[in-house]
Amino acid sequence: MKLEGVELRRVAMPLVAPFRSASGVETTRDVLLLRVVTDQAEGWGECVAMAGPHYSSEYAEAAASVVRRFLIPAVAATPRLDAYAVAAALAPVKGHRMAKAALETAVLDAELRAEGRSFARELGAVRARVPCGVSIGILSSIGELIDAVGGYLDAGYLRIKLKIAPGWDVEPVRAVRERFGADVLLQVDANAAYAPADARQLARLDPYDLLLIEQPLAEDDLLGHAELAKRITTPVCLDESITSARTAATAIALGACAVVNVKPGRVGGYLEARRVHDVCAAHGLPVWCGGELETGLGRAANVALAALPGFTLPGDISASDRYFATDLTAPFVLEDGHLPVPAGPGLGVEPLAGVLDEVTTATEWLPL
Ligand code: NPG
Repeated sequence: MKLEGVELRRVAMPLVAPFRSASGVETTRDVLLLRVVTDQAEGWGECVAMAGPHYSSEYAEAAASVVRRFLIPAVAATPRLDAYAVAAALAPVKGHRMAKAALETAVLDAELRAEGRSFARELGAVRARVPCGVSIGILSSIGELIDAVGGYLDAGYLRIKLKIAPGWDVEPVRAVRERFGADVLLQVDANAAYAPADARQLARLDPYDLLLIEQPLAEDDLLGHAELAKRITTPVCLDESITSARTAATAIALGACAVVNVKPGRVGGYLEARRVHDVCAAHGLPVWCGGELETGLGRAANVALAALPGFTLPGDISASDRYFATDLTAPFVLEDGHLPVPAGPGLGVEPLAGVLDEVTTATEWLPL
């Protein structure tokens, strides 16, 4: 495959409601999209970096810069380009995994579209539809939270995740359990907002039979998570800490987690995400697919990944209308709590030209 050029496109997608977590509030999704043009097909990659460096050190503007200045030149210098060559070509650039993931995804999409194969088929999907969970941000009152949870359960979501932070943890969990009962699959996500000294407070979540607590402590505190796991009965799941299949293996060996959230952007792409899945499966750990407020383009690839056999827990994979009044692609619509895995070539979805134009804030064509 020969790369002819890459388009960097920024889009601003208003969220249907602000999304607050311990790492900040999002009101508009400011996304960097990459469109690679090759001699055989085009491909899309969505960069999951947010507008600011609060969930991770990466942010959209920096991702655009590193793609333009370093990643595209590195890929352009690769003699036989295919998706499996991208990570090796980009290895001399440290970090910037979200930017690298977007470029690898776009190359993989182009390659698969040219060959008429789907992401699901390429990654090794074994399901035609995936169960969906929903992530609920920190709200201003328990009443508002109960209304939100009730609405999502009525819509058919099969699992609820509550964002927590010091001051918004045991009370919201207790309220949701009391109102909706013991059968609701419920988990919490702390986005690294706690310290090891908070173990006693986190143990107060034990009676509520949570599926897991996600990333209670700092990203680099694997030993802290291993210690915490001995002091609470809620299974510890890692998100921010897992940056590669290697860190997943280390975390598992240390006893730092019993479950892993797999986010392709966080680990540098779908090919590494599959390796994280494989490492976890080999150790008997369940995984689930995380989300970063993706548009339909990124969502399509996440749904394909979530159809792999080790993804035994519902992911943060919501329908388009959870976040956007109008999605960039034909909307993903919940069917009986599930989303269908796209089966068409590549991502299996296309941006809708009218919508794309409307939300685009900047484009830049880089010919090769
Ligand atoms: O459904 O796409 C989704 C969002 C799920 O809660 C979610 N994502 O920390 O996992 C997270 C969180 C997130 C949101 C992370 C925005 C980064 C940015």
